[in-house]
Amino acid sequence: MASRHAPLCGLAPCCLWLLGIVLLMDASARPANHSSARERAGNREENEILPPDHLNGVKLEMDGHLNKDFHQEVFLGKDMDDFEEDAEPRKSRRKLMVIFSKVDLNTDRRISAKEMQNWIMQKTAEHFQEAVAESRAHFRAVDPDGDGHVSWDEYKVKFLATKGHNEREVAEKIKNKWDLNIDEETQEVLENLKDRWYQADNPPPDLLLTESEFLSFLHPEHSRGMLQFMVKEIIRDLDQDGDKKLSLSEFISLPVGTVENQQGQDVDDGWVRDRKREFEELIDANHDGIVTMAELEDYMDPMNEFSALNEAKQMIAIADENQNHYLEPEEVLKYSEFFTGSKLVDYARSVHEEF
Ligand SMILES: [Ca+2]
Ligand SMILES: [Ca+2]
Ligand SMILES: [Ca+2]
Ligand SMILES: [Ca+2]
Repeated sequence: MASRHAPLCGLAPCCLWLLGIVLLMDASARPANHSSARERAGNREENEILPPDHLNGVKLEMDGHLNKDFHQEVFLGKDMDDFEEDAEPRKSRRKLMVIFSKVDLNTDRRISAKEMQNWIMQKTAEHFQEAVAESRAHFRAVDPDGDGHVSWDEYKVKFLATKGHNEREVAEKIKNKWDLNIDEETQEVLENLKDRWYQADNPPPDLLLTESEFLSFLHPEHSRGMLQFMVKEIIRDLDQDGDKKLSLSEFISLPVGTVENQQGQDVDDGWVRDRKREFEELIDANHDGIVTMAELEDYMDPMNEFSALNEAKQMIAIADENQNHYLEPEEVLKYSEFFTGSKLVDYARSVHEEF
């Protein structure tokens, strides 16, 4: 992904202006634009024992970015990979229509908000089952002696091994309490992980995680306590005035005008627009302009039925061209990119093809 910050231009008149912007902006306040889950997937393999930044079916990434694949994840469930960009459009359209008829429970050939809500809950459960299976495999990797418990030190060794350290050396050093000699950045990640490890460790705190505790370490979205912890961390990162709530400007928190060209400007505008809409329409449930921890928690909780219904309504509104509050097959096909991530061209013909 290209850097979105302008190279310093040499022109004198620009300098003061630029200086102002540099002073205004906190380099970390505005993370790089959100990347898609598919791009991220490539990195997962090697870091499989690390809690992922991206959680399927959860609205925000762990770093506070919007999950831009959310709608596809809750619409397609574990069938996400069936809709690759290069797949044959006709086949994909047919698949999409198969999904349509599954969502359409009462078979009146239109999707209601209630039907979509149901479907979202079902797909979310699917993602969770996948997470459980994945976590089970990873637990075995970090618990080689198979006693059903992983200590923080055991995990630390495995973690440092993924960072290129020699596993046996690190284990030896930890055992003898020798200096590990790790860089500052890794140290910081370790401290965050340890906080999370403590959180996932149910009382009595022995820092030994069982398989189910390890699941909530990797997948905080399905455990109440961990979900709250995750929300706290996101608020901590975005809250600027320390009131432990988020205003719209904190949620958007980005310097204006730091992009070099029109394309960058458009990305910026889109980013702000999406976040603003999300804040106003979905996260700030009582619409008082402030997002509390409770509101953010409801919003991020994948099993929250009320949020799922809101999502369902939003998803319908986006594609509901004839504004009857239902989705017809034509509408889903026309907005296939929104639902599947791929543009399934020639939707007009496809309607005749498939029906
Ligand atoms: Ca229906
Ligand atoms: Ca605040
Ligand atoms: Ca509010
Ligand atoms: Ca409609």
